[in-house]
Amino acid sequence: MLNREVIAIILGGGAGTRLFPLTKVRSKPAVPLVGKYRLIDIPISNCINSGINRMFVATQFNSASLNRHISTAYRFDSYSKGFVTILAAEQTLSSKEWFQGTADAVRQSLHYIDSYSHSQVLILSGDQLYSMNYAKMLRHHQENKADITIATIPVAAKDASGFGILKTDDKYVINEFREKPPQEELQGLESYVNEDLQKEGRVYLASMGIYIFNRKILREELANKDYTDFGKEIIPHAINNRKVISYPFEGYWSDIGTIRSFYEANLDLAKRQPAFDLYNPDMPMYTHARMLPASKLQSTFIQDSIVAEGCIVVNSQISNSVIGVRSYIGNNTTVKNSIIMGADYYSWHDRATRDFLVGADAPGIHDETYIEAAIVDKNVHIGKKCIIKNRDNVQEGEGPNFFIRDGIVIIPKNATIPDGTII
Ligand code: ADQ
Ligand code: ADP
Repeated sequence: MLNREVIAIILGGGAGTRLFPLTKVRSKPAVPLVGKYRLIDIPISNCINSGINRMFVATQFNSASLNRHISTAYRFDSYSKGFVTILAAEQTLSSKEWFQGTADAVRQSLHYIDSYSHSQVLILSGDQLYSMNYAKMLRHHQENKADITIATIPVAAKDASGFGILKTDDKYVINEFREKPPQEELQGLESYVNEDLQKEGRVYLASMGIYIFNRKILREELANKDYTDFGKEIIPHAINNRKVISYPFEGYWSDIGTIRSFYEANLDLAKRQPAFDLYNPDMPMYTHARMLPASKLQSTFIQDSIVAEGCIVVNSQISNSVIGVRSYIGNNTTVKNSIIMGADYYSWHDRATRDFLVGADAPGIHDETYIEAAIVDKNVHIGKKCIIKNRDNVQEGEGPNFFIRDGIVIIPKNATIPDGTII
């Protein structure tokens, strides 16, 4: 167990604009993922599976839904002394307390973590899909007597400008680091990689935004308050006077911080052989246990899809989609290439006995509706005979009760779409 040595800080998100409107009513870590999880379940599960059970989540706003999820899903017993604590910045942009960037968010968390024993701090992003045993990364950090270790992955030129790109010597020591270099400045930043990666053109080593810092080094590096970001300032500065090394990661890793990448990562998991393994018993993904009944599928055709628990699907066709908890899908409906996040309650439950009264009265997708390439948030009612498929092929736009981002139609949480609507 690393629970005396390591404290994890999960960077739960800035303003959340890239995932808007999924972040309209909740903070980014609380965004639902693959039918039953939340984004925050990924780094928390990786920590637990690596023997790390003391975690702070730095987020810009502390939504009720994030609190509810963390407090019901992660209850460590009193012998383990584990915890997941949310540290939220003030909500106004003008406030001095607002986290200015990733390094600033960690800086403001330091006085909370100081009171816990630890020798290393593990800093994680909250919007990536991957499974990693951080204990291996820590061993690499210690064996190489590093001050700072950065997890890295080879990427192709077309993707390189979105990442911090680095070069190392043959002992993993990073001697060059450029945050998001423009395409025309990539020349000379190639690394030596094996033949397979060479063939795929993945010759640039990218920072995964996952860092291990020795306790004292982190405080020293954060002392300059003008430095607000790890990729832009802290790391480029540290490689000059600290031992900063790379931890090469081999495995599936995907950034899910934009609507397009979030959509693709969810649907990829519904494929026959997805690159990310949700079914690995050694690296389970944890979440809030809801004790729901299994899903009931009546005369329905389902192809290459994930259906979470508690759903009722009647005489419908579903393909390449993710259907979230408690979804109701009515008669003769088609759902294609879409994410349906599900609901917190069923329409036939008495409204008077519900805890919250804001969602649509009858959540679900009703008879003879057609949905393609959409993300339908929770507690949404889509009426009968609707067509939602981005008919006009718009890239960015919005209308009453819908948004279009990256060509994907998004129906926001709690919306009601009347019968016969065409989008
Ligand atoms: P980016 O992903 O562009 O690059 P950034 O957007 O700053 O970096 O986000 C890193 C993580 O921190 C994300 O999970 C984000 O939600 C969160 N975050 C951002 N600002 C925050 C704030 N003020 N408070 C709390 N959390 C915040 C970084 C590195 C690159 C590296 C990529 C890998 O800078 O070098 O290649 O990550 O994805
Ligand atoms: P979100 O997933 O959109 O972030 P919340 O975290 O607010 O939503 O909802 C999670 C839990 O809160 C649900 O599992 C449910 O117990 C409760 N809840 C939320 N909305 C309602 C509602 N309209 N009726 C009953 N329970 C609700």
